[in-house]
Amino acid sequence: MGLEAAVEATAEFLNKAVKPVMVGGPKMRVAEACEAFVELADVCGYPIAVMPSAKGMVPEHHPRFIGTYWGAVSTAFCAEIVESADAYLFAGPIFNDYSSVGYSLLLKKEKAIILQPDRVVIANGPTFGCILMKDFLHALAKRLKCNTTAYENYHRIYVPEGHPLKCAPKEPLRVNVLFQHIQNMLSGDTAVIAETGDSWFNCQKLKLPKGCGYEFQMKYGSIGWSVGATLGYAQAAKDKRVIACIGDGSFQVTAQDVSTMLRCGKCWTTKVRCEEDLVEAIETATGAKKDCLCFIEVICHKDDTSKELLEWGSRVSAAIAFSGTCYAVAYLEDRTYSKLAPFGGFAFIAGWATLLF
Ligand SMILES: Cc1ncc(C[n+]2csc(CCOP(=O)(O)OP(=O)(O)O)c2C)c(N)n1
Repeated sequence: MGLEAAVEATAEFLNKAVKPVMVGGPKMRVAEACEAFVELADVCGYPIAVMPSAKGMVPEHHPRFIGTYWGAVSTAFCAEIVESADAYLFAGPIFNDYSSVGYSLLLKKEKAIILQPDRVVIANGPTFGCILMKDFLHALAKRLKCNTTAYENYHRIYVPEGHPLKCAPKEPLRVNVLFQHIQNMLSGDTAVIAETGDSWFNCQKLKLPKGCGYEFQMKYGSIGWSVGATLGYAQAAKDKRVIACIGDGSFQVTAQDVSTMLRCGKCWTTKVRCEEDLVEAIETATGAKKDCLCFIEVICHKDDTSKELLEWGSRVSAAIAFSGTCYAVAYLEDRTYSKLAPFGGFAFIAGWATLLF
């Protein structure tokens, strides 16, 4: 009964939209709804985007996949299409300070269908509970009219991304070149683990081939989880080569897990400073040493940072400076902490103001 009513109300809302889109969120995993999401995408013709922490849950080889929706640091042309849509279906989203880029997403609740593992909220109005996401998506697939307008708009304005500049011989290795080589290593037989830090942004830009695994967590943004996760993933997915991208700072936090890995097999390690060294290292890691734990230490310039991290960092730190000081005042009941709030507040407003220009 509830399911029928929720599907009816959602179909009515989406079928009258001009350019609706779909966005997959991380809770699709617990809801076991990834397949149902794709099934719906196949029939409704909407473009599909993915939230950063759901990367890997939506097939990137899908013909209407438009990339990661992450506000100002989205894949090119993705945020523009999502935020200009007149209706969006979010399946299992988590909107927090990180995923919302310091609360700067240009979304309107009135335009959104928010689907959680056990309930659905329609256009900031009626909420239907006791509904399983999987059942809902499955039933909705039978009710939506095909509407490819948003995808056609995307396709019309899309300009392919550029390529990093070619390295001069023995030039210090740049991160964008490194990730070009990592991209070339990916296949259905690999899985990427993206540690917190700039690896988030660089890995987020990888295009995952069919079947390529991907792990990333944004719940608390803690550094150091990925070394243990690499060990666990490699044990569980014996058919996959795990490629873990970890900053040196994060690596230090749980480096002791490596000792467990060493007990399980052989290890090969090398240091890389330029593209020529990298090519040789990848050749060894995927050839002669393919059965070893391969530790490639890549040495880059300390300011070689993705543009996404620079943008995201300013917005999130401003939001945290503001909300953090307000929280401290409320929690400690000590107004002396409020002295910092205006600075955070101004930074927060300035972050928003940059959206206008
Ligand atoms: C447990 C914990 N401590 C501190 C932080 C704050 N923090 C986020 S990223 C980061 C630096 C990570 O440096 P590195 O691993 O070298 O990655 P890079 O971004 O330089 O590639 C820190 C300290 C955190 N997220 N979690």
